[in-house]
Amino acid sequence: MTAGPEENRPTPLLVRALRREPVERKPVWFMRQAGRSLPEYRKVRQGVPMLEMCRTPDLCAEVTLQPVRRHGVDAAILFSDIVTPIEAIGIGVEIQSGVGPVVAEPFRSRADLDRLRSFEPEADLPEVAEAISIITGELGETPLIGFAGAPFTLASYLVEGRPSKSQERARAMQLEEPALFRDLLERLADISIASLRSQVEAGVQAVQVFDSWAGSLSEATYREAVLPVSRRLFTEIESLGVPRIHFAVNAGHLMEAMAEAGPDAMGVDWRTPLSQARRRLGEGFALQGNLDPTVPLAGPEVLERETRALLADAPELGHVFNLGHGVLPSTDPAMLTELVGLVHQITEKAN
Ligand code: 1CP
Repeated sequence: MTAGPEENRPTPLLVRALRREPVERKPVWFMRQAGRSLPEYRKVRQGVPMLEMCRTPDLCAEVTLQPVRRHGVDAAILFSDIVTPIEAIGIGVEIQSGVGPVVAEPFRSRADLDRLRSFEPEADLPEVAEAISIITGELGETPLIGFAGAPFTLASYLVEGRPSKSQERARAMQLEEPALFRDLLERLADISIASLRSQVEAGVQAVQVFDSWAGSLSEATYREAVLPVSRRLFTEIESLGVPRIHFAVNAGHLMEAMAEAGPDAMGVDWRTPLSQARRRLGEGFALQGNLDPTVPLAGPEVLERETRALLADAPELGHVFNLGHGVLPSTDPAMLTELVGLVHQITEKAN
């Protein structure tokens, strides 16, 4: 077999850090780096609904590349949403501006499961692979991160019907009809597995699974109702051969349990110090995070102080610098550019 051009490319910094290999400096990227904090993003988005953007390869590629050009981050993340595959199989979902995903007919009973047919990325959403191919062509050595929603967080949108603070309806369904809830999660896992597989086949070099709202569950419920399904998801995507990151917000109490799902790296929010995460998880996982997203709002002195403090507390091997959750829309993009430079400068190995 002759090696194609991609086989000759050096392994990206991000991928090496996620594999806990030595790096010459720490990689940095930001969740929600493509988005409302960027004027060039707001310009492209004008009048184009979010899900239409995701289905327009050249626009999707453009906004994915914007933060790489502007900030010099060490990875791009595909511009899409966790509900995109669900919408693509015909579930009525709209992403409302300033709100988030809103489901036309929320899931209430077993009959609703029939609405979740299997997801065939090549037929249902071919625009994503097209966008990935444009993006990777432009990125050169910078890797592209793909992503999907974890089953619980996707289920929470389907059952609640819209963004919710503490996922009461979803948690009540789990308590009242655990078998139905489990079947719902299994179907959603299949959809996310299919989506991640096709993203990797199209060229993404790492994947992140967002279980953003899992923190509303107790550890006991997470272990009983969610962990077996998320573990299957991580097991089934292992053979794709790219590093897998598992992330949730406000879920310090679930860190060990979420790590048992079997990712290569754990995303940590700002509430848990990285040194504590390292102690609790051991050496087996890379860590990603975890600057408080409000730090870049607080001025350059605070930014430098907090970044230095975070890096002093972070593991040397196996750390990817990120915020503890997404970039806040009111962030001055110049502060993010500054932050990338700071992390690079502080972590650069003299040689
Ligand atoms: O740059 C990037 O990070 C890529 C783009 C991206 C990603 C990774 C978007 C675009 N969405 C996501 C994932 C996503 N979507 C998550 C997981 C990450 C996280 O925890 O933030 C979640 C929970 C969603 C659901 C969602 N979509 C929300 C949250 C609503 C809630 O429950 O509080 C929102 C606001 C959206 C809309 C959305 N997705 C993306 C953008 C740029 C937007 C805003 C669109 C608009 O304002 O019109």
